[in-house]
Parts: sequence; C-alpha cells; structure tokens
Amino acid sequence: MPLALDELYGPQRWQRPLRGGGVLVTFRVPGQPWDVPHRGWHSDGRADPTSGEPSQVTIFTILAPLRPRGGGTLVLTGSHHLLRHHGRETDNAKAIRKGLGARYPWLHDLWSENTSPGIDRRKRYLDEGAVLDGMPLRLVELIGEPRDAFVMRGDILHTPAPNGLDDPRIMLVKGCPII
Ligand SMILES: O=C(O)CCC(=O)C(=O)O
Repeated sequence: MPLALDELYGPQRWQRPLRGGGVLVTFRVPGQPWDVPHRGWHSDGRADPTSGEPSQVTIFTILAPLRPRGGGTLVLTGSHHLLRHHGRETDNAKAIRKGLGARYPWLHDLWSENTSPGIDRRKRYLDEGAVLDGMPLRLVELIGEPRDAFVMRGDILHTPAPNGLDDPRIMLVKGCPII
C-alpha cells in the first residue's frame, strides 16, 4: 500500500495512520433483496480547491471473499469532479446531496426515495451510468478476494450496500490524510 500511495501522491504527501482500520461487517437480512440504496451517500473529505487533490484517501481492504451483491461498498466513480465544482461550499453530506440533486435528476433519483418507481436501479446506475456536464459517472461495487485493497479518493461519493448473499461482507476501512 505505501508503494501505491507513493506512486499516486509522492512519498512525503501522505501520512501513515497511527492506528489500524475499522472492520466493516454486513450480514444478509432475510427478505431484503439487494438493490442500489437511496441512503448513506457521503464523501470522506473534500478536494483542495487549488490543486484538486483530496484531503484524504480511504483504503478498503477485503478480508473475506466478496462477490457481487455481497455487501461491498458502492462507489460513485467520477463524482469527485461534480463535488469539486458544485459541492465545495459545505462538508455536510445532506447539503451536498440536495445541491447536486437539484442540478442533476439522475443523482436526485439516486438518493431520493420513491422518486423513480419501476426503474431498474441496478441497470440505471451500475450498468448504464450517466454523463453529467461532460463527466462520466457510474456506480462501481467493491468486490474481490482477501487482501485485495482499493484506494479511493475521499471526495468520491459512496455508500454502504446491503448484503444479498449468505456470506458476511468483511472489509477493513482506513482513512489516510493527504498533506
Ligand atoms: O460500510 C461501507 O461499505 C461503507 C463505509 C464508508 O462509507 C466509510 O467508511 O466511509
């Protein structure tokens, strides 16, 4: 992981966390089918307005085999570009969602309940994606094998997902400041 962060930001630009990460565990809830959630969309930081670099990266490490629809975090790739232009006045997730939702119906429907009944949310958000003001956006589900790790810019919108499978989702999460 240090090598990846050196490569991405330079050896002096990231702070080694003093403590270990948090463990994320999600079990299947019987009767609750997997779908793209409306709730929980947030970022873990913001971008520097001048350099565009994120204030932190979030590192997700998979600890048990993680299959599609198995509870892996959902990441809205490309969303940091929108946040940089339209979400920089606030760190408040609710205010960011409100501002972006007012501008982009695709996002409004993503995090507002009951606004798009009958829409196949998996198809719309995971398969098709959208291009908003020239920025391609699409949902990506974090899946993989134990010890696989994802480095995510902290200013990317993401949310916990339900687990539609029998095996628990077990991941480690840790924020790492970019300086
Ligand atoms: O539980 C998850 O998958 C998401 C965790 C998360 O959003 C975070 O650590 O910021």
